[in-house]
Amino acid sequence: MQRRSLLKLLGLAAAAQLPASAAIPEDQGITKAESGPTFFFNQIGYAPRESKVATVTGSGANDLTFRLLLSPDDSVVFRGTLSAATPDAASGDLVRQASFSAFHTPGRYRLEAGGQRSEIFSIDPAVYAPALRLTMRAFYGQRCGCAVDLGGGYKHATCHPAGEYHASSGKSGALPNSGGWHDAGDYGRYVVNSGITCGTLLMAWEQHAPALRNLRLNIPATQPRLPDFLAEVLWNLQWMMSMQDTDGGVFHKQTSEKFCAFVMPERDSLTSEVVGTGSDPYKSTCATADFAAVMAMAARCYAEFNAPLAARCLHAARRAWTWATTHPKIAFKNPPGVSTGEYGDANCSDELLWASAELWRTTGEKPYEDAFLDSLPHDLANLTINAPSWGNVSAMAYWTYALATRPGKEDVQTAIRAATKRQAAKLADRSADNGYGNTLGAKDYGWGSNSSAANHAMLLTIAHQFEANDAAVAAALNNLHYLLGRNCHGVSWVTQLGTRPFQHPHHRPSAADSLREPWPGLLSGGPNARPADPAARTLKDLPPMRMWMDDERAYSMNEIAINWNAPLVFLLAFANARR
Ligand code: 9MR
Ligand code: ZN
Repeated sequence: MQRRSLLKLLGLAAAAQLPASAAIPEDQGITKAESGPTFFFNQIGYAPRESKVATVTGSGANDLTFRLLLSPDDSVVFRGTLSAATPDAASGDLVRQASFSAFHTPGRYRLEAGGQRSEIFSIDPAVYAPALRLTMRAFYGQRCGCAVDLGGGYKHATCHPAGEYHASSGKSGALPNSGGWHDAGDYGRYVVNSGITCGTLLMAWEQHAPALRNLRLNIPATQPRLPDFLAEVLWNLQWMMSMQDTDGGVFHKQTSEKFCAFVMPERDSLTSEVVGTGSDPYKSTCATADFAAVMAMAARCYAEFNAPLAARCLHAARRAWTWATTHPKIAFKNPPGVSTGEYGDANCSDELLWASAELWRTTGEKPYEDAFLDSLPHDLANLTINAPSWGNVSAMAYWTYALATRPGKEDVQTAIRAATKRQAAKLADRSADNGYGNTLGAKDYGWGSNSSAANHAMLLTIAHQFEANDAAVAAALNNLHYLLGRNCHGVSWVTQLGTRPFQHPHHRPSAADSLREPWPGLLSGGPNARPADPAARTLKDLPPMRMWMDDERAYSMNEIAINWNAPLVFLLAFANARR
């Protein structure tokens, strides 16, 4: 433990010395040639035919050209001119752009300008294949209830082998369940967050199957012939099923009463409790409706591989739907004595909308479609579709209705396509205006802002699916570039990916094991302009993108979570499917 802390401290010190995260004030950076340029770009690299733009800070005024050098001989293969310097509000930086989109030849390269050279990156059609595998395999690393071994020493023994009903559930005694994914840096399991996570992954499956069907995750075999991607998602679906009560309602979460210490999961000795709302009917509407939506999706996705499983999923979805529509307003709040994550959401109308849409898409039955249509806003011409998040899943509902192959109401589908397109145009404009190319507005820098970037990308790809849209594709990929290094910190926000991945996630296994690097493939929550933990609050007020620290204590800035990895997997599946 102590050696680990020392290593972590050394890691922090090393990171602090790296120049890339330094803000360059206007009077120094651009006018003085001696402070050479720093390059911010996707540290993995780019696909040959996609746009490729690096953000450059601190470049000298005398020479505004930049070059692309072939590695290792450093011959010049491309020359360009840096854009005019513009201030970037999100970072406080004065930035220029180096576009080399016109260069397409696969290889290994560096950027060079003003006597400075960047680190090496690739241009390659398969450039994102390892990233897709790593970020999806990270879900296996989050498995609860079984021994996990990712290789390289990243392993844990069987954890949280059984559940028990908490007094708030209206039941008592043992629930012999196990499984699912640890939600995040903690070991809790939450149905609401499992819902959006599995929903996002199953949507990736339905949209980008060619990129996912042959993905080899090297995970323990569950069922013959089930693709690894679906096998991994099934691990969590099965746990979700164990949370459905006999009346069809679904318990909100299964966690200890308090967060455990920073120990490996098998050393967490706190009881894993099935937590309810504390009074009749004990289950929550949002959890039950999310469950219904995801099980209806699963019924479609697993049908070709395992018909009985698909039938069980559909049956569970129907029962959950009936319960949720009978109890449409049962909100969840942590009962007294329970302080783990809440995923509280007083408005479950979007979760119900999603469930109705998925059940209709799977079954074609009129009552589900009627429920969906009856819940739509009246002014369809001004429909607003925001990128999904755990608390707002309405986009999932709209998209599944418009993407269904069975005939739906055409005017509604047209309105959904138009609203997605309008929102995509807004995001693409922001991407073009922002100095680091991402689509985040100032208020998007909240808890888990990196997942907002990934979820925005998901919206942009759906807009492109509805109607070919190069600007939307470029903006979606720009968010990938932002997450993998084109940000003011110059970090890759995915562990073990890129030349400068972040080092100190708020993630119990990464902190408690004795390995140098954190567990692989995990996305940091990212900058949070509203710091909500003591470590994060030590940051002084900075522009929103700068509100991040690579510190394992800072859970409101540097935790990892399954619902953050999922849209990144979606985006990487999209990127891989394009080649
Ligand atoms: O992602 C959640 C974020 O939107 C909320 O603001 C925050 C506080 O309620 O909780 C986040 O979710 C955490 C969950 O409650 C417990 N496991 C870790 C999750 C990520 O930090
Ligand atoms: Zn566990």
